[in-house]
Amino acid sequence: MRQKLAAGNWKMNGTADALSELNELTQGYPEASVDILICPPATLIDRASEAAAGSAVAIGGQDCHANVTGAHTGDISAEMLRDAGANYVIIGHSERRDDHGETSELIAAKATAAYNAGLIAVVCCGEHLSTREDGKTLEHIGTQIAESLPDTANADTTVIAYEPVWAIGTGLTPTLEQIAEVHDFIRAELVKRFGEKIGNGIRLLYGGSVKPANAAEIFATSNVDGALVGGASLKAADFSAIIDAL
Ligand code: G2H
Repeated sequence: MRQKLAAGNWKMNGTADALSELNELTQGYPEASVDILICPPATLIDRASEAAAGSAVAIGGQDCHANVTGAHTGDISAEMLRDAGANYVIIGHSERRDDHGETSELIAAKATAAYNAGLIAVVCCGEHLSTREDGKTLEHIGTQIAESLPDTANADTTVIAYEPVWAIGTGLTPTLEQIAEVHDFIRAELVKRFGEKIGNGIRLLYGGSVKPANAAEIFATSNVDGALVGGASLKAADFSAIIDAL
């Protein structure tokens, strides 16, 4: 039985004022039957971790460098995230792949860095609209998954998020059949590569315009173990409604 996970990705949103939303969320979930994660901007991780202490809400980063230390101006290592109180880190979000030219090989190196620091890596994959229109979605996702996951990935250290790029922040969502097709495909690929135990244990999140109104039907879809939520995670009330739909 895979533990459900509701993960919020605040992206480049939030200054100290945003901690009031986090406080509202943590007060609402001193404990929970599902896992809850908020990934604020790196500048807030320290304070967010303090605010979430003693609640069911875990804190994560949105990216990390593949190296432990070094001359990498502006970058943050997995160890630094852990030191600031994070337990998770999102790796290979399409906004990192597209805005920063991150390759799947680099993402695998970052995932390894996350494991070494004791962080759970939320490894993202997803197709652009042109890939879907060309009928190459599964081929593309298969390649991304194969190249982005280290051989050492397992169910305790790794979560996968499927986020069709054309559904991110657009209000568009795939049909439930399209979500099921990709999630079932990823599950089969994981079992093929890692075997039944690990392959069936790794959690698969859907991401892309998840909101209170569509969360329940998405969560009822085959092989969907939760969601990676952007815009609707910024307000405690919206994100709570999504958590409660899990
Ligand atoms: C997809 C998602 C969060 P949103 O990027 O990772 O964002 O829910 O705003 O589409």
